[in-house]
Amino acid sequence: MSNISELALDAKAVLDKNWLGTYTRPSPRLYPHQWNWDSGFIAIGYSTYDQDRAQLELTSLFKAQWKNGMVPHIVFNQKVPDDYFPGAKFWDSQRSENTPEDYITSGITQPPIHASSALCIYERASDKEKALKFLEHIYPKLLASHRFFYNERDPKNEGLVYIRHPWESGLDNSPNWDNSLKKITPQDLPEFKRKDLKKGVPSEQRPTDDDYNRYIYLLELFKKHDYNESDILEECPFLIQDTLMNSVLAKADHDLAKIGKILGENVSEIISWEEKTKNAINRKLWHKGHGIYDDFDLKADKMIEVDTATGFSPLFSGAPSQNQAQKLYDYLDSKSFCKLHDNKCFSIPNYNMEGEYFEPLNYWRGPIWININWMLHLGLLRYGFKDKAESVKADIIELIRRFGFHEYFDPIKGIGYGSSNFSWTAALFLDVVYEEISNTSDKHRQNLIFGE
Ligand code: 2M8
Repeated sequence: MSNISELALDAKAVLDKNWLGTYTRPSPRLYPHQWNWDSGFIAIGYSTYDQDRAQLELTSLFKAQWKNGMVPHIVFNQKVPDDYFPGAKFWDSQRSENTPEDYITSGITQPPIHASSALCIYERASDKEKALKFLEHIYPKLLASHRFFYNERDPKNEGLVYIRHPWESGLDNSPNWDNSLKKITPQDLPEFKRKDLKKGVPSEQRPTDDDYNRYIYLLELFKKHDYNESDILEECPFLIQDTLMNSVLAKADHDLAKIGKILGENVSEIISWEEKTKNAINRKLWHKGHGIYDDFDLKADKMIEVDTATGFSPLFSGAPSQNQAQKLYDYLDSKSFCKLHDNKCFSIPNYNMEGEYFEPLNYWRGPIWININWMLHLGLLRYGFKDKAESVKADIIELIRRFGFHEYFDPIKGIGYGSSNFSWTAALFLDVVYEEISNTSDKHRQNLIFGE
């Protein structure tokens, strides 16, 4: 049994294994490129012990930012062009007038956690002068990425942005998308071969072929429109105002405004974005009857009444009133999302354990994910649910201590699934234990783990 400081060294070893010189891949086999929100979480991990790497992780990602401000969901590692499907050729994103000159990327985005990561790097930095230069460099890029969301993904100016592909949510096969995807008949697909099932992860832990057909159908539609947002909007059958995306955006607006203030910028526009998004989350996504936030399907013009852990994510942004937060807490602390600590609770599964579609092994349809639990841990703290927040944190540590740095975990048995040596699991572990380890009186151990 390892103690926390030994585990912190193991976490650093996972990040070292996945570090490719200027950025970190999510895992050694399954995900060989740079992923958007992964890098945001990974940078937070590095901020606990390596300021340079933390900064580089984000500056590398933003080098591939599109001309319209979009940060792509994948920046391809051109040394391994054939290791992942869909690869660079299949995306063919250079059809767009917005792609960057020197990087090859996918044509969609992911939740914008990066302003929160950049602020965290600055706050923890030992070399503040260097961190300030980093903020000066990254701030206009972050601003452009937020402006992209508000300009291009909120056509009715509601304060809520939409996603147009399940991969944009980061929660690829979540039960939230089932109904919207079912309405798509994936016709005229080009031939393709999945590669994810050849990387040692059993198929029952991954999306189905039916899911992939629909993912590819949407991708082909984007290509047909040369990745032009307004043309895609006209025809895309999958347009969803997603609670997690909007909560991460509102939190990142808040952190971006803080960065702007540090740099002496006028941040009134950013503050108005944050307020608008938080109000809209409450106005449109709060499900009074369920006591949780649900997503909104713009195509069907109705709420998606499927409750997943992302329905608690507004806690992370500060959108709920204390009264709403109490309702969220009650649901979170029930048998749906917690076995009430009868020795089986390994923190918050991604989907209601009593729900119709619950699958404890299958990817985003039941397992526990460390990034979601990390956001909820912070959200619970923010609203004063200290005991619950601490129990989520303790479970994050316990899962990793007992089962390793996996991509996701069984909510009943705890065992790890998906990829092993998963970067954001390691990075966020370092974040949750940072305070504890940096408060220790053992300076040597502290320096060993987190640097001088
Ligand atoms: C997973 O998604 C990719 C597609 O983007 C895949 O399954 O191939 C998701 O868990 C996503 O949230 C994550 O960013 C990515 C890399 O870890 O893997």
